[in-house]
Amino acid sequence: MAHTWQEEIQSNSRLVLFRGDITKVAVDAIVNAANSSLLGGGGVDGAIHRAGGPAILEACQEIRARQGFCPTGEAVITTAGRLPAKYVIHTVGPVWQNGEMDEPEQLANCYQNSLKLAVENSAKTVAFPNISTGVYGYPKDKAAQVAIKTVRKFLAEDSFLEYVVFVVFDQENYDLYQRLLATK
Ligand code: AR6
Repeated sequence: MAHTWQEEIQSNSRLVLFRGDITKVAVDAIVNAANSSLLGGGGVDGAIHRAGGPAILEACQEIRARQGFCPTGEAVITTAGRLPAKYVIHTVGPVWQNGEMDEPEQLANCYQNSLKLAVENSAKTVAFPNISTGVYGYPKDKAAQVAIKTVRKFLAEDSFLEYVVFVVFDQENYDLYQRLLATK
């Protein structure tokens, strides 16, 4: 396993696959698979708040006070507290309901809105976890296809971002991403 995401950079690609813990990834912005309360939870959300410290929750509480709940597919940005990243972009993935509730569009919105927010905040390197594939139950293969397709489309129309890193935590997602990223 590589120790840093930079070791996984392939020539001619702005997409990087890295296996590890997103809280340790030094990019401009890491994305959090949050819930609409923005007030923390389990999984990667819990790990980010634990490792980043109370500054992240304070910033989330300010956003909550200003704009209320964060709708599914939308994203907000905060400090990354003590994390090596500069920012955390919190996005709310869809809960999988057999694909009958526009989950693919909502998941695509998560990736697209997060990247848009990154660019607006001059973040050139962005790391994503596998949004919705844990507690929210989105099938991993379907989620990986949406993630890769959406990020590729965004990068094709953008020249600001340098690298987008898919940070995978488990072997199944790693194998899926490796296979899908190998096909153009
Ligand atoms: N680094 C990278 N990926 C991780 C890490 C980590 N440290 N920890 C877990 N993952 P989940 P969701 C992976 O459940 O499905 C929370 O309670 C994990 O293996 O964190 O979007 C929120 O507050 C999985 O592939 O997020 C929400 O209520 C992926 O991250 C709800 O869970 C996402 O799993 C969101 O559910």
